[in-house]
Amino acid sequence: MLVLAGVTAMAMASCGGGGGGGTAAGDDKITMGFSQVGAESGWRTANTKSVQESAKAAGIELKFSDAQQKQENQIKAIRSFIQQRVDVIAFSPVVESGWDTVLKEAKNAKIPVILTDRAVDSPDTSLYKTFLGSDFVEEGRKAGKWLVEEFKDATGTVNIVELQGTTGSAPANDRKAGFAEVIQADPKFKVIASQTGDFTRAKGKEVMEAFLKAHPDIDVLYAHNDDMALGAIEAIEGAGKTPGKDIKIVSVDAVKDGMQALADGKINFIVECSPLLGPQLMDLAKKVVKGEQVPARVVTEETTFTQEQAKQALPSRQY
Ligand code: GYE
Repeated sequence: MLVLAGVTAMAMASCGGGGGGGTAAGDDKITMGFSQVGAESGWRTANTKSVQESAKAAGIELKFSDAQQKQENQIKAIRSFIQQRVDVIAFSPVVESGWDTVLKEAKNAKIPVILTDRAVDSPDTSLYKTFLGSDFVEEGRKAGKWLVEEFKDATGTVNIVELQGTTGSAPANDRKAGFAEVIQADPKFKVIASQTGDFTRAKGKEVMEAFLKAHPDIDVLYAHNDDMALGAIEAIEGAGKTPGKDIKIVSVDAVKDGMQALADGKINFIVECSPLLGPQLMDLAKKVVKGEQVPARVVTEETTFTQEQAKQALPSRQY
């Protein structure tokens, strides 16, 4: 996951225009193959829109492929982009592991790869040019810091349940780790149950229902995204409890529906994760195709929202 600046810059010097996907001699229109994770959440929908609109605005021809949250589909899509000799491949890896073979194939074909949104865990950083996306560990820490502050006067145990994102994905691994790092400072914080809800509303609801049955004494829900929190809210209300009061909720993303629930008092705090990566992705793609130097890591800037801040931000929220 850690990428040292400068390493890829050296490797880049030998890699020029990629596969030459232009349609005619002298046509320098860039063709990008983009393999998206799926359509699992409000975040993802906003991200897809951002990528598609930005490609259009940048004059980049986009070959878009939806992997329906399956790694095998992403690998197939990348192989097909290599065959079509696109100029640049961008993708958001559904899980962190298992990419080396296909990324080596792209490298051998001299087609540069950009990671967007999620990282891979390969130690060979020459397999991609740059990684554009959020710092998920920091997001987890922000959620943990809010919790520590919110419960600073609590004397007894604080029982936490956690809805994890897709198993093996960078945001699930990192949001869990960042949160755990912060709350472990005080033994009164106990994660009594932690399971994947696959970043979807339906799974968030289903798993929360099971949590509520098994644990009558839940104080806090930490959801790795808003959609799972929204599903869980239905489960909590279904169990006759009040979300935001009986059970405090902290989640990540700050998509519109999440922000609305925050403003309505059903969620207590949201850590922002911006899906609007399209414009930066297109800039990076143009540079990479020209063989220009790009930073090995581009981190998205983000904030956090309280209920009051959500009320103010909602009218102008883009996603
Ligand atoms: O938080 C979640 C989505 O990878 C940052 O994926 C993204 C995550 C986002 O399904 O809602």
